Amino acid sequence: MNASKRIRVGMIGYKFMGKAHSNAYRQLPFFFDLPSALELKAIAGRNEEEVKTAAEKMGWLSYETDWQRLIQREDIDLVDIATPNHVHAEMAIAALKAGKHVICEKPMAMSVKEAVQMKAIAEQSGKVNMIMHNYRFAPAVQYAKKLIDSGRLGKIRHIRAVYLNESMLDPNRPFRWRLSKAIAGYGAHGDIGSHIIDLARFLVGEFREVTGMMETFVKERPDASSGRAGQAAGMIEVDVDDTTAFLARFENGAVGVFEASRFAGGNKNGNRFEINGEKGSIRWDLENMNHLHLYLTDDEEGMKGFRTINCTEPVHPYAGHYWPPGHILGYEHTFINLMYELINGIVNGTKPQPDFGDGLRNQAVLEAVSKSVELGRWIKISEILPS
Ligand code: SOE
Repeated sequence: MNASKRIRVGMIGYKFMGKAHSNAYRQLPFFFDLPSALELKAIAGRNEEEVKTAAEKMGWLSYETDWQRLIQREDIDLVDIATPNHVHAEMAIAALKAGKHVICEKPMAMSVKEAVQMKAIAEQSGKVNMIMHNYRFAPAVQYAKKLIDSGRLGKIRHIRAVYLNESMLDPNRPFRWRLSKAIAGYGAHGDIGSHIIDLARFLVGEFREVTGMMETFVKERPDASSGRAGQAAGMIEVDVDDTTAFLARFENGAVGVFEASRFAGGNKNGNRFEINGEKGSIRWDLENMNHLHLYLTDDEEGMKGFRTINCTEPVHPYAGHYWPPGHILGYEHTFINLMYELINGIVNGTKPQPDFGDGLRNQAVLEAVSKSVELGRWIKISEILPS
């Protein structure tokens, strides 16, 4: 590790993703030989007491209550945006203009319009820019990509992907930012649907056209900030989708079926896909993330069937950096693996992906599905994102 070449990180946000990112930065040097030292310089949040506690707990050297001050600090090289979606564009653009590398949580932005601006400024800046689509970096998903890209499955015909959880199933669960169009942009569609859109683009290829449906089952929820001191608990309208399903055609002729729902009781973090090619199929389930299920048409007659590959061998990307085979990895390691590519990109001057170009194409698919719901017809990506 070249300690003279430090990368000094500033992060905005300290809740769920702030914790996941902080954990990844701290574990990264433990498992990977980094080309440069990492310094967790500062974390920013509006609530001084909470962000001070988070800095102490998660090992950040200082804290700020004004994100703009953090972005302007001379002792910050990389800005990590771990905030709700409505401020991604403003923060990423300010950080890029301040000469910082940027990693931003998904979905990239609130609209294609914002995402186009973010991508353009990132390209002008020459700085490394990434979107936190961490599930690409599960060893089993990386190995699936190797199998597909090598032609082992032949021409890809189908992908069917779901991302299901039960986080909003309880109608009495109070309103939160992920249920607000003004803050989140979309409901399940953007929050978890963005992940399966990204995985489909990573593994199958670019979308050509989509047609979808959306539903909001619970139209209003208790306002957690009211009902105190004897007030009647207020209710807040839910103006985003609780579930979205859509069909897709890809540029390469494959077809896709996608579903994102936060009302799928019994699913805790059910990010799953099956990809069918002419010569074989693969299945993957985040809740059992080390296993890749593979079916090959050229297996011996009588022996054809899905086999389970435990993707913890050194041949499986990133797995060899951790433990001996069979000592399984988890959710947090997908973030560590992505951060490894981020740091290498910054030190070596490469352009790791998924970058803002991926974020923009993912945003275009999100918006095309929403537009198809509005107009009741198939929408071509080219209608949303002229090439
Ligand atoms: C909430 O649904 C959430 O935290 C998403 O925002 C994350 O991107 C996903 O990885 C887990 O679930």
